[in-house]
Amino acid sequence: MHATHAKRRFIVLSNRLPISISRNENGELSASQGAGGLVTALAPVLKNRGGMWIGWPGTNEEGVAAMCRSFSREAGYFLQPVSLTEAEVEGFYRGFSNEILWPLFHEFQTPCNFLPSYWEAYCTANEKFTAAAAAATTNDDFIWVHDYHLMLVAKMLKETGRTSRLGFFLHIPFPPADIFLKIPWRRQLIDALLDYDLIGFQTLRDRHNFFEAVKRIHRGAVRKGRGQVVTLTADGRTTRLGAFPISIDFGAFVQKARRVQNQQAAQEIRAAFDNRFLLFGADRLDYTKGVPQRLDALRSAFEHYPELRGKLCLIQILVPSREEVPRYRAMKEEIERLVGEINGRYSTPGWAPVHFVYRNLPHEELIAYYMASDMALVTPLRDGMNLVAKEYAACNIRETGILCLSEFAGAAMELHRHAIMVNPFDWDGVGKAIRDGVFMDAAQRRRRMRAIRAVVRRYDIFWWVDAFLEAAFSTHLEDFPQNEAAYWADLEQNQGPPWDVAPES
Ligand code: GDG
Repeated sequence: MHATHAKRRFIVLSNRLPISISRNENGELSASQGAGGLVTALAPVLKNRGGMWIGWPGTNEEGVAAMCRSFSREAGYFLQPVSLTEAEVEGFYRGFSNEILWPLFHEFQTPCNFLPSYWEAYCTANEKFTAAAAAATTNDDFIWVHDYHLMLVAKMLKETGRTSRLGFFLHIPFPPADIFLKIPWRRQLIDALLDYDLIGFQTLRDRHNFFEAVKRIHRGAVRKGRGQVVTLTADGRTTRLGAFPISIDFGAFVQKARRVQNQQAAQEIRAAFDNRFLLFGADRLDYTKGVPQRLDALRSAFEHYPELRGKLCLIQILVPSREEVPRYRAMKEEIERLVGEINGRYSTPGWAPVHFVYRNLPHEELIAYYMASDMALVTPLRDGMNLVAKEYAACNIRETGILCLSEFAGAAMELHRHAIMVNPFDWDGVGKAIRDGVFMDAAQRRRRMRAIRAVVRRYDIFWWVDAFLEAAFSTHLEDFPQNEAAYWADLEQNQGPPWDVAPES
């Protein structure tokens, strides 16, 4: 970290606070820390730097503020809740965020609902988060804003006269310019983003798409530099753009995979499926994750390669999400229909091809499934990164598993050389990849999995936090981390299969 900034406090803003809230038997509210890698990686930094996490607790129940205070004492950093009215949640979260930004940034245009009232709610909610940040911070603090819900915060904070350094990280993809430009409020969004000192993307492709969109709005925009972090000058302002592929706490997953109980649980899963070849998928219920297409691919595999019938099982975990939205409910029904159709068509006594689980598994059980499976099917239609791919690899301590990965997952940028790469829209192609996996010899499986694990081990969540903070705190281009230059030059050259490469311009 840059020595001259040693006294900065570290503030994180995200739509949701990193806690899950529940009520005990006596009806009292209690909070526990969220489980994700992001929280694990940021919590120590927040503790060390007198930090604070500002976000919406997900409920307006009374007592939330007091609960955040007591949680803060335990966690060693401060939780600052932002309260949103039901109408704001509707327009800002369910509306602008989930019905415009989420589908459009994943290149799905049909579900978009460009209601002007959604934009107003998005502005109002961003003002609320900004007000909370303005009240709780000083100009010396470093503020890191997360994700598409809060793109306006830097601009709004600057309008209050605040000069704090502001970083932004986009967890989802940034779409190609022609798609982005459909948003009626495209100029406002781009101009607001340019007020951040550093804008972090998951991949070079996302960064490239952003630059192309900026150029369409500000003709004279210029990009300087190469590698992980570059500078952008547009509309008289200069900011930095970086690619920071998010990752996982690799070491923690390895430790869990080494636990005897988890190894036994994995054995039991294998035995329950009669030691057949196990395909595995774990996804939130979402149209971006490509679950129906994956089931179509499985059917294609059974049709084209009848020798696979009876040999393999797909374990598909689907985590309930946004169930109140009709489109999500319809997708769940479609998945259930496909599972029923495939099982109905191919099952024989003692064998059903698809084992479907619709619930959020306890974390340890998910680990056991990762360990038990021969091949992970990570086939989203578009995904910012996809952590399941990395978690699967980390848990594969015996290095016998196979990763089948979509070209359209952010993780493809780092892992495409060693995973079996597929186009998730091409069912027959994914069907063939399944067959290739079943017949892949042990030496090739090991070579590929070892290479994947080496990448995930080296570029873990702690690397990600360090890389972002280093870039955000540095004041001169020459201060950026140079030691990874060769790695970035290589990614720029080889960032995925040729048909998905957006050339740097
Ligand atoms: C967004 C972006 C980006 C899954 N099933 C269970 C379960 N999971 C956990 C996994 C993993 C997480 O959920 C899913 O993370 P992803 O990265 O795959 O996807 P999103 O939720 O869409 O996340 C994505 C990410 O942000 C980070 O920037 O990679 O592209 O869309 O950690 O372990 N966890 C438990 N039970 C399950 O059944 N406990």
